[in-house]
Amino acid sequence: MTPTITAFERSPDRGQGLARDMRVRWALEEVGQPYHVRLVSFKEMKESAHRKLHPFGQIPTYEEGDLTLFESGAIIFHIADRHAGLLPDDANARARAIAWMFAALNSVEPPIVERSTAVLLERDKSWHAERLAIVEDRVQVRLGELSSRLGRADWLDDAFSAGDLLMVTVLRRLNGAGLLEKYPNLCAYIARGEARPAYQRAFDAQLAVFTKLKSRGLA
Ligand code: GTB
Repeated sequence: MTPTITAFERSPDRGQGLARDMRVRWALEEVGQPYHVRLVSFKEMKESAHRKLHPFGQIPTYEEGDLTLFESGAIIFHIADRHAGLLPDDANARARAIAWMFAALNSVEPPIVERSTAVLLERDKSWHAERLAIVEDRVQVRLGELSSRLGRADWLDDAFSAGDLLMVTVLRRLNGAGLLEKYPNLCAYIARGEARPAYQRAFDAQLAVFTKLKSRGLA
């Protein structure tokens, strides 16, 4: 059965692959699973039909037969669990790859999202500069730790896994922030992820949504 995912009808990133449907598209491309995309507006996301799929009124969601999922991490785990290619067969290596999935979402993404919130939503606050400095320090700590662990390796634990897929998408959120440049191995790691053919197919597919809007004069 071909799954259907949801994505922004008008992504605020103008097709730069920063919204979380990108990681789901990338996972589906890695395992060779075709998929449908249903685009939703910000208004539709908050309506009851979409909230039946996603309690928090967000994207991405995933529908496959009678299975409905939300939370990008859970969706990617489901894809990786059902298909070969994103989690190793060896039980211990698989457990470690899953630990990296959690690390990406629980240890690295939170300070990065906090930083985005500070930049996008708190600029007008009197305490903005002070808070941004604190949040950026937290991001730097995590980047330093991740950079030390990655060292000269290509991927976080031997072969590319769903852990790397999530970590690369999380780190990309820092593009243009001027925080990654201190860590050449992390920059190379992100570039390695972005160079994967599956990543490129996913990126092109989500960019096409924005390009189509633009060609119709709607973006
Ligand atoms: N924990 C959930 C998951 O991992 O699936 C978080 C889902 C989530 O935050 N979804 C966002 C959403 O639907 C889109 S990805 N927001 C609308 C709302 O909450 O009303 C977050 C995102 C949005 C835009 C950019 N961007 O433009 O750069 C980047 C990331």
